[in-house]
Order: sequence, then C-alpha cells, then structure tokens
Amino acid sequence: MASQPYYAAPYSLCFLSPRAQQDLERDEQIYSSYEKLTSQLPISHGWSPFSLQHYQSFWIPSRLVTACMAIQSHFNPRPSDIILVTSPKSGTTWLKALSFATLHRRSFSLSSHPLLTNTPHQCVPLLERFYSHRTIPNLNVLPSPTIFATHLPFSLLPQSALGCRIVYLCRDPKDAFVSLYHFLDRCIGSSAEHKSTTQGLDLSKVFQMFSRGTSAFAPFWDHVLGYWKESLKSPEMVLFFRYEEMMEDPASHLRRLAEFMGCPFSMEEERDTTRKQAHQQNPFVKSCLKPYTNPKNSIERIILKFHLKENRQPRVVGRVLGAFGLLITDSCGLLRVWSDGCGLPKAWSEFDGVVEDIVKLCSFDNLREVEVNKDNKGNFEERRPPPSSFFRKGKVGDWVNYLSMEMAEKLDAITKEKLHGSGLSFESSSVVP
Ligand code: PAP
Repeated sequence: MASQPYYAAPYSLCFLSPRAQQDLERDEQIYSSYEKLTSQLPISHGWSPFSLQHYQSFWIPSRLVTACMAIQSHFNPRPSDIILVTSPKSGTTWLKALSFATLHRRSFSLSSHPLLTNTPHQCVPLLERFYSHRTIPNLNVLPSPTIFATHLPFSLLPQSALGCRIVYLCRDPKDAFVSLYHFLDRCIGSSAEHKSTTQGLDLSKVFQMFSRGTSAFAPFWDHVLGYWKESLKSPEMVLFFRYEEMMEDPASHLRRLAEFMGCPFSMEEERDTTRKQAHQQNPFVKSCLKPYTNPKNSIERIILKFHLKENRQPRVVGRVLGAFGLLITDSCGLLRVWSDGCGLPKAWSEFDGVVEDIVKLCSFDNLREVEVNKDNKGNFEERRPPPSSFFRKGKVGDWVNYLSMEMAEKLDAITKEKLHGSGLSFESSSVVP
C-alpha cells in the first residue's frame, strides 16, 4: 500500500484486515494494469499544476483515474448502503456530516460525537480516495447500512452501485466554480511542492476551462443532469437536493434525508422539535436564544443577556421576568443549558429536538470551529488538502465577489442552454444576493 489510510472506524478496518500475499500481489497487478490504461488517455493541464484526464466523457483528476477504474470493477456495496454524490464543491462536506450524524444518531451523544474529533471526510470516505491506496478495500467488514461518497458521474457508476440509495447534492455552478478555484489555489499556496514553481491559479483562465466543461468530474452540467434525470425516473432510488434550498431550510431537508436513508425521525424526536420551535417563537425567549443555541454556554450567559436588556427594562424586573418566562416556556431547555453549563454529558434525545441538534452540529459555523477542521496543514505526500480548506465561507451567492457580470452572464447562459427542457434550473439561485 502506498499510504496509510486515515479514515475513522469502521472504514479504517477495510485496510487493516490481514491479507494473503497473493491478494496483495493481485491488487498490485490490478493497479498497474489501470496505470497502463490511464497513460493513453487525453490529458489537460489547464488547471496546472493539477492535471485532468478525459475518461469516459468526463474530466477526472489524473491522480484519481486509476481509483475510478478500481471502483468501476471492484466496488461492491450492499443494496442497503447509501451513496452520497456531488460535483466537487457543491456541499460534500456538509452532506457527509448530516448523513453520518443522522444515520448514527442513536449511537453517539452530542458531547462525544465523532464529528468533534474527525473531519466529515474521515467519517464518510470519498470512494475515489478510498480506492487510491493501491489496494482494494475489504468492504465485508463494514456494518449495514454504510455511507459512501463519490464525485463520479452517474454514467461512470458501476452497476453494483445502482441498487443503492443515492443522495445527490448540487449547487449553482457559479458558486461551485468560485469555491473550487479558492480550494485549489489554497492547496497550491500551502504546498511546499508547488510553492516555488507556481504563482497560483489564474481565475480568468480556469473560468474558461470550467465553462468549456474541463474541470474535475466535469462537464458540470452533464454531471448534474445525469443524476437529475435519474431522480425523476426513480425518485425512490435517487434523492436530489440543492445546496441553496438546503441552506434556506436545513431541517426539512434533513427530515427528507432521514426518511430516504430508512431512518426517519420518530414521533418522539419530532415532538421535541415542535416544542422547541414553539419556544423559539416566544419573544421573551428569542432574546436569549443565542446563548441557548451554543451548548458550551451556561445559565450565567443567559442571565448576562438579560443584563444587556437593562436599557429597555428595569434591571430586576427584566431579570426576574426573563428567567420566569424561560422557565415556563421551556423548563427542559433551561435544564439542558444548566446541565451543559455544568459540563454534564447529554444524549441526543434527552431534552432537545434531534433534528435541530443535528442541523446545529453540522452547521458551517459549528464544524468550522471544531479543532480537527481548523487544521491548516494537509498531507501533500498523500495529496490530502488541509481540513480547514473545506470550510471557506459556506455562503450562497459568494460568486458576486469574484466573477464579473460578464462572467456570471456567460455561465448562466451556458447553464440555461445545457439544462434547457430538463425541468432543472439554477435561475432562482442566480439572483445577486
Ligand atoms: P468537496 O467536494 O471537495 O468535498 P465541498 O464540501 O463540496 O468540497 O465544498 C466546500 C464548500 O462547502 C465550501 O464552500 P465555499 O468555498 O463557497 O465556502 C464550504 O465552505 C462549504 N461548506 C463546508 N461545510 C459546510 C457546511 N457545514 N454547511 C454549508 N456549507 C459548507
């Protein structure tokens, strides 16, 4: 094996189980034969220093082409497994976190959740990386169902994957492009290998490449359309989400995701959420929601918040009424804040709405502050980007800060033309924010 996989359990076990010498030799032969094939594929250096190869009508990062071939011939998921699919920079990290936290919500408490010590990419591996260690991972050791992720276009998925449930998340191509540009530029900037040789990516040059359909796992539009059409044909097999809509209402998307994955939220879990929503509408409680939403905060913070309201209310009356209002509208919430303040561990369903807990755990603001995701150092030998590079802004419409109107109009026109007649459109997300 060329490098040690870094995945969280149980995925790490796929590489740890003992292997016979003949299996190792077989894997080596498999990967060598793929390498011979890749050497004949057309190559593009338009995103230099990264190169792409044209494989089965899509541009694939050169270093991942052999892995794609290995997936096509050796990836054998069970029908119960779930496959998350995205075009790069369309919200992969977020979808991984949400799916993982939802499927395993009964196994972990909030205070000791794996997403607090592992990146979402360690919790749910990307198949193209999982199969890039020159060894075929042993999937038999994995529990059922297991979640995998991939950037592979629908037409490149192996037959074996078509029996699994697929969740597809897409994003306005303008934002996906801007995100990709920053991500790769940052990878170059922090790479000792490239620092001395490269100035970074030229935005207008790579924009041309993207518009022509030459970027990772592109053409972008063919990627989206492949899954969009399949979701119309077999909605029970392909769930189609959009980043922009998910940002607007993450909770209802999470409910649909849970249902699709076969683990819908129970009445009990839902009831808690409904109660919490009612609580949030209470104007009194609204004023102290900020400390309430951060599990690290304590009752003292809430009281402090009431202090801040002094300008409008007499100090004592304000404080007493505030505490009383909170107590009667949400005594469980108060208890929760108190228990968190005391550092007591809390199970998912102890007091709070589970849906909201998961949405919060996986939110951009929360994950970005998790120590393991703040890491600025990648592993360039293993071509692993710094975890922090997956958490840039997490905004809809950030393209407006980087693309000229002309560029935006050009991309919109291509998108309109490519998606014409499909029933899919990005027009509503194109409005300048
Ligand atoms: P990948 O396809 O290479 O795995 P992916 O996670 O899709 O990367 O892309 C990162 C984008 O998702 C970043 O967008 P930006 O560059 O426009 O900021 C990142 O900020 C955003 N992102 C990461 N985590 C979240 C999250 N929890 N919620 C919303 N957006 C997120």
